[in-house]
Amino acid sequence: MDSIGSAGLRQGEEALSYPEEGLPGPSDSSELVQECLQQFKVTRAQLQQIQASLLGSMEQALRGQASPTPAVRMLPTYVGSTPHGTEQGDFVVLELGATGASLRVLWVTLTGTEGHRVEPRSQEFVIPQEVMLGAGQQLFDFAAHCLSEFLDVQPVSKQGLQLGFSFSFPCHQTGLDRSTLISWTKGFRCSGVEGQDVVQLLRDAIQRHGAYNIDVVAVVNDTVGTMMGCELGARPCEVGLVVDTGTNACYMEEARHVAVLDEDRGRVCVSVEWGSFSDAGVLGPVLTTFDHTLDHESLNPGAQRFEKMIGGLYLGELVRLVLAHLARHGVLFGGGTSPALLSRGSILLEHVAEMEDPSAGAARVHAILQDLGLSPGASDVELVQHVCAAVCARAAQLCAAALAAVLSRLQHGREQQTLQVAVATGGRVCERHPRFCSILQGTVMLLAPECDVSFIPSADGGGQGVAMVTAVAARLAAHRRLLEETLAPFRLNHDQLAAVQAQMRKAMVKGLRGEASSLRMLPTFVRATPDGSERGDFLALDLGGTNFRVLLVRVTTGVQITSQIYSIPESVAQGSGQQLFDHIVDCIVDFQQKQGLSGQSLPLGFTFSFPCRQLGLDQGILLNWTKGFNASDCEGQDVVNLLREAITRRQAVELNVVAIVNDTVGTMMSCGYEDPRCEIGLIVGTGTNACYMEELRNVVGVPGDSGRMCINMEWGAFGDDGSLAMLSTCFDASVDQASINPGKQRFEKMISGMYLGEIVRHILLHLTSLGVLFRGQQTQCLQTRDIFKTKFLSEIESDSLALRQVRAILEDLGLPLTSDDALMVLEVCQAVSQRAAQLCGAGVAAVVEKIRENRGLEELAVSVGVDGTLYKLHPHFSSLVAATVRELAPRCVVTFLQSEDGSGKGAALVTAVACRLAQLTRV
Ligand code: 0WK
Ligand code: BGC
Ligand code: BGC
Repeated sequence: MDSIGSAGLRQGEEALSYPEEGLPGPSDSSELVQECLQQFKVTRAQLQQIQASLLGSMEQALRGQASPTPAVRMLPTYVGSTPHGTEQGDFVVLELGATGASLRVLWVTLTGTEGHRVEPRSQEFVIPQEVMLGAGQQLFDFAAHCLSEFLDVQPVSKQGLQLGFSFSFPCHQTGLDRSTLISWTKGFRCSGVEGQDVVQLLRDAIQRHGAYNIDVVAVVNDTVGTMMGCELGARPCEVGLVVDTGTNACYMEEARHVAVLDEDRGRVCVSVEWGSFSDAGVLGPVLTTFDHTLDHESLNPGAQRFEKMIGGLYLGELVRLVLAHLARHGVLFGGGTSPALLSRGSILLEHVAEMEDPSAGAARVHAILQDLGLSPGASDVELVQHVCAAVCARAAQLCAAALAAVLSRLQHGREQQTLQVAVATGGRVCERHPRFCSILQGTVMLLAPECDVSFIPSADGGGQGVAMVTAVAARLAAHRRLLEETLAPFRLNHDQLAAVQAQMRKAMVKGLRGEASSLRMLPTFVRATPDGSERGDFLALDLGGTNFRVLLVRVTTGVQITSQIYSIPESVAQGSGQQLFDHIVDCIVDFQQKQGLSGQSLPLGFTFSFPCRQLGLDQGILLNWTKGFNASDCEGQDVVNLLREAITRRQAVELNVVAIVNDTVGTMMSCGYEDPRCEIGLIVGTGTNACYMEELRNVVGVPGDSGRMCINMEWGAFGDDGSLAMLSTCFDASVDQASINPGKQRFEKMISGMYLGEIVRHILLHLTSLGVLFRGQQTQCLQTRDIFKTKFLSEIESDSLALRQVRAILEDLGLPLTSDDALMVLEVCQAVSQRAAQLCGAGVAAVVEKIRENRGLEELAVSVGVDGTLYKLHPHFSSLVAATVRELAPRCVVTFLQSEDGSGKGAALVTAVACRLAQLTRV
């Protein structure tokens, strides 16, 4: 028993049979015949075990669990939605691998929902065996040749053709047009293709052929084409089933269940690749000796075991092996055989389909067997039909068990008790085999009774579906091109950055000489960084950043800081100067009361983060407001005076304003207290600016040639003379136009936190108007100024944020988006912040190179004290700045020190130094 018919029924088990089998029991009921046919009988329990095991493997593979190796691959296909019929256009479709030794080229015209269906034009080409087993290049050259042969007879132009590539083999897809072949199946075994991107191989072949300019925009598995091509019935087809030479299915899985995709919403089409299902435990009992023989003699022994029991490439061979077995044992053809009966592959699917077709009649079967060199008797014909029926019934049942597993997965994935779904079916076994589909449907109903399944035969084997995916891919590719065109001006290369560095260097020298320059290079009267001998309590104010802070700074051997943040309402920042400074004094008084300092007149250092021409350490004429401040009657005034007047107005308050410093200077001093090599201060926050220790001999207008003085560059205004025009984009112009200081602070408006969000918003508006984003829907919120905060860039670009979280941020903004939209918004943010960081890096490179040359050094080691929300919070900004500095100033070793205490501490230290120096002059 076991030696011949180990497969099939166990003692007492009921085989699954089909009433409409329509074939009387074989008249020859010899034991051998029964045993043979019995082997192909599969029980309901076995089918349910296969269904359960396959479902288990599917869910294991979806979870990305690698060991034990899942029996099925579950390959995401980048097709995220079933067709919504709006696709339009003419597409070339190349089908390779679906129908065995032939490829098909189609010309498909999609007419969208309104238009009527246009019948695709197609041509089939037989692939020579030596091509299917030869070098990969030969196969793709053959495909390119067939393409042009087909197009030669079509009334089409040779240019701008878009092609969808239906490639019916297991592939890892990394994009709609990028797919790597995992392994050949179904009689193919070309060398040099496995592990390669088959789209690139086809593109290279088309290029080599050179007759047509064809853009391969999408590659899809034949099951996907079948599903996507399914006529829009009551329910969209969400499962694609193919049984042709091979077999496989795809279905729309919840994206959140596909571990390899960091998606939490929407669906993605997954190609199951159930052909490789080989759970020995459940398949073992079903595999017959004939299956083992077939597998052993196949091109890929041990692989695709499940497919080899279902696929049309193998059904004929299984029938041949059984017939040869029965003939050798004298129970068929009188024990006679023929060369055809003994040679592999001589019985084809078509033969089996015809021989099993009750309507074909015995005469047809007789004729087929005669063509195989056999002389069948009547009982032989009947027995042959039974063998065909047994082999095909089992194939249909096994296929049904697999499909039932997919349906159960759909139910699980959607947490639905019952499921209504349409399955698109394709492939010649489904189309041509008389009883395959009915047995399949009957068995599915048995195994998945809670699923209401409608089977929709694919109209054209998936050509339409492939064209649909190609149309979607073409649209996405066009969107990508528009996105790249839009972002290209933000991608600065080395030469452009070196030009900015050189421009800034020139402007620095001019500014130091007091010549016309967009860099004012303002002397700050800070001549030294702290030396650690400073001591005392100091008050400090920090105005100009995101927050206004009042600080008490106690300097002993270390520095203790007590501070409080106060808000500066926009109405005050843009009200009258008197109101602003009265508000500042109110905050100081409030702070003093809270700190029990009322009535004490501590030396005060005032960090005032705006461009001031300093006439002394405690005299600073405000040149112009920046960063959204615009208080009246301040520009051109000495702001220390404005503060003192406000103190005077608020009687009973005594404050000794000793120093006014820029936040860059405060930051340099604050970090210089820890690291004496810190001679540069950098702010990248609401605004941006830098200061550094310049040789006094180079500073015109300040007496003395020795020693150094800290220069506040006010680099935010760099380019206000038009020297940055070559880099400025239309989006920068829109942001500048809409600002309260158009034409001013151009460098700042390309870099700092107050503006990056707005640049992104303008780019998103532009891409929406092109239909690239948000399906072209302009939303109210996206037209709202400042709604896209710069902090969103930092959040969206954070590596730890999955795409789904990016989408959550954008949805909170009321933007209706898809995952492709979220990905594009991420790329826009990356482009804008990368340019900002590179420009900032080019600025720092100009400064460190100036210091190095000032000191005639081969190499310079210097530290930069940095502060500012954008620099501190953005996930990549600081590393991009450092990388740009290394690239543009390779002879400088630059250390960036993030300031922990802000520039308030720095202001206090400047005040402490001033007090110490004043002390020295007094003694
Ligand atoms: C914190 C400093 C302050 C500076 C600010 C800049 O203490 O002086 O103005 O950083 O960063 P922002 O707050 O503008 O992001
Ligand atoms: C391939 C699948 C394909 C199926 C039907 C199998 O051999 O691995 O990718 O979908 O055949 O053509
Ligand atoms: C101001 C600078 C300040 C910078 C950073 C710019 O807008 O002009 O003085 O250093 O912002 O806060």
